[in-house]
Amino acid sequence: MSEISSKPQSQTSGLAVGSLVCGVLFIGLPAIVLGHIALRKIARSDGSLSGRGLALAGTILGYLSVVALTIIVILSGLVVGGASFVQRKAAIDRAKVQLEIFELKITEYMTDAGGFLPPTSEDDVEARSGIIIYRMLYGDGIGADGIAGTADDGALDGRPDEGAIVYWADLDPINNNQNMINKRGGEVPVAVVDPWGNPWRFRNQKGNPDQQNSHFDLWSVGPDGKNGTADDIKNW
Ligand SMILES: [Ca+2]
Ligand SMILES: [Ca+2]
Repeated sequence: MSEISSKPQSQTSGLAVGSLVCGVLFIGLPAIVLGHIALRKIARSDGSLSGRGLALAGTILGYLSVVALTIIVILSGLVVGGASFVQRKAAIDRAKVQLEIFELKITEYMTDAGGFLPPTSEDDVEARSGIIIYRMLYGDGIGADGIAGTADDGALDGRPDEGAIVYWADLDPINNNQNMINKRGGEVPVAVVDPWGNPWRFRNQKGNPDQQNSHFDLWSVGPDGKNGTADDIKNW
């Protein structure tokens, strides 16, 4: 009895309690730091501080929550990375399908136009080839002769000219249900674009050493948006 009363009353370490609270709440770093400080103080207190068990529990929970958080971060990184890979693949597949359809429809158009295709210059390939595709396949702004790239071509209004053949209805700029038309915020189409929003390139320039096909070259600059790189999607 006298022995017990001669010992000073031990006090529970506030840091230990704090560590446990943080640990239970899965706040990892504070739980670990408070826990370690508490354990050291309790060890040096010569019995005046108690709560070693609380501090240990808080520290362990702190480490567990750091490990759990790390795993969650790694897993979510994998999920995001996987999703973006799938999206990239889907966009490439969509571009390949569009390329095949464009090639088929332009060939149909060319046959109907007696073999004539709008000639392009180097500037056209850069700046306007996307809209040449639209004129040919949607019949907008092609004039009374029904052929794109001739002197009677008119302004675009987003609708096929009277009597014009629509070769691919999905190029309708009003519904734009395939997002192939860029109107730059206005009513009138500015370019036929690939799944990455860049204009499709069309080249019909006899004598240009860059021209690959005898009829016409058609390509997307691909996911990287740069012309002439390995990811280009092209009809040669
Ligand atoms: Ca015309
Ligand atoms: Ca490219």
